[in-house]
Amino acid sequence: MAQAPQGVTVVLGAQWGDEGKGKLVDILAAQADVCARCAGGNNAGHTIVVKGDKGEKKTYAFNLLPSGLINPHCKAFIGSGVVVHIPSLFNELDTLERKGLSCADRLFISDRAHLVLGFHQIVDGLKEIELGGSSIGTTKKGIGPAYSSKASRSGLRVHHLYDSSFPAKFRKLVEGRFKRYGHFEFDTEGEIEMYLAFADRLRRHIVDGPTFMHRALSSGQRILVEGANALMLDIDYGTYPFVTSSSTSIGGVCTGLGIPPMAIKRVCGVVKAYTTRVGGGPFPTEDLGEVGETLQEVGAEYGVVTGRRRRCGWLDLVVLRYSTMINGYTEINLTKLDVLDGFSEIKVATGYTIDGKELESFPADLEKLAKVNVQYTTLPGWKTDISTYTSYDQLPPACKEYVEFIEKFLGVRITYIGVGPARDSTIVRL
Ligand code: 2SA
Ligand code: GDP
Ligand code: MG
Repeated sequence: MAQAPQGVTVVLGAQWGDEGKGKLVDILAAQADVCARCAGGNNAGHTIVVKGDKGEKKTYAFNLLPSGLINPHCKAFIGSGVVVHIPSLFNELDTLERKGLSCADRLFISDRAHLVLGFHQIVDGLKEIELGGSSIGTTKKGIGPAYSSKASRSGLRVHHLYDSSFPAKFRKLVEGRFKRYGHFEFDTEGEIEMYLAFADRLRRHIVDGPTFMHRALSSGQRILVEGANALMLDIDYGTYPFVTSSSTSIGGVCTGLGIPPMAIKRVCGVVKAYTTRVGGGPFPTEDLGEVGETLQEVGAEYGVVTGRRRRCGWLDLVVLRYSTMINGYTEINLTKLDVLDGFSEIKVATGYTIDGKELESFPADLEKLAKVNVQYTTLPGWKTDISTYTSYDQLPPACKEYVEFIEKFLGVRITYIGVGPARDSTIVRL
């Protein structure tokens, strides 16, 4: 494998999430000193499959902690742009430690990260009920309400836990939610006590976020950033309002970590060989028939956090061209190519038209998006099990044609190809 550059390597989801970012992060973490999360919270779910000491299969699920922690030499950093639910953080940490992964001494959390509090999670559910038929389909982890508190400048950050005004500020926030949503069951004083107890345990992990990153960069450490969710769920560039509440695009890396853009050397876009989406919102290539069902079953498309079935359809290059334009991928990791093994033909969306006129890019207006006719190109399938292949040369010609069609359309080289969930089921093409 080529030596990772100093500075920052970023791994971002290019579609609607669950592309397999965690697997690539785990691979790249072998050459990283720090693995960082810059946005989102424990709504993210990353599954990693590795071989244990005796060759047995070991599966890890990461939510708030970065997947790079599987590398025992890699430090983990939770940046200022992340929203942290402390009970879940410790739960995840304890689960990893029980699995034999010693993480506590390697975990650093920015003092500026905002807290997700219990009432944020309750409000997340209440907001969804209020939306009724047009609900977002959130993970109900309190992500939206926590970012709302942050944007309205009433949120509580990690450093507030050590401030004598924490209980009063907490009570005020809860009162505000009661005014807005009516009284709901919530043990305010019990929660305050719980947070103050957690504050003691958290103390050893807290750092001045931007200074931590600055020191890591200026001492030549290799930083790996694990994007959470994906471009089409970005608060500005996703299918608003059916999005998450953070900047999941490249911009969120700088704001969420407090680093200058020049530090970023490599941007890896993770692209699933077909498209999935979990939750509500538009999905132009969604297939509600046999194709979608097959992709869902063969790809085992279930949410890591909520267990929900993911919606499925063919690859959408209009989405990916838009995603590439915003994030500026320097390379692509194409994942789950093996899931397409059984198809005799494979369709790819290459354009959107309305009344016969081609759209220049992915539209902002969801009403307009609902009117598009998706234009497909059909490519031959390869009807071969590729899951054991280890080099690009071994792939059948039709499979290479598919890979190269995507590469050509996007103008970005595909450097990693996933042919199975395990770490070593990856064809490297650097
Ligand atoms: P939220 O909870 O406020 O961030 O939800 C807003 C929208 O963002 C979507 N979202 C996700 N989409 C894909 N994967 C996610 N993580 C889990 C996974 C999802 C799961 O890895 O499988 O288990 O259901 C994730 N997190 C948020 C969400 O579906 C809403 O559309
Ligand atoms: P993330 O949120 O982008 O990290 O992705 P998730 O972990 O939520 O979902 C990706 C799923 O696909 C996980 O269950 C992975 O183990 C699995 N996966 C990743 N890469 C591949 C691949 O190349 N082939 C197959 N069959 N599964 C993969
Ligand atoms: Mg996921």
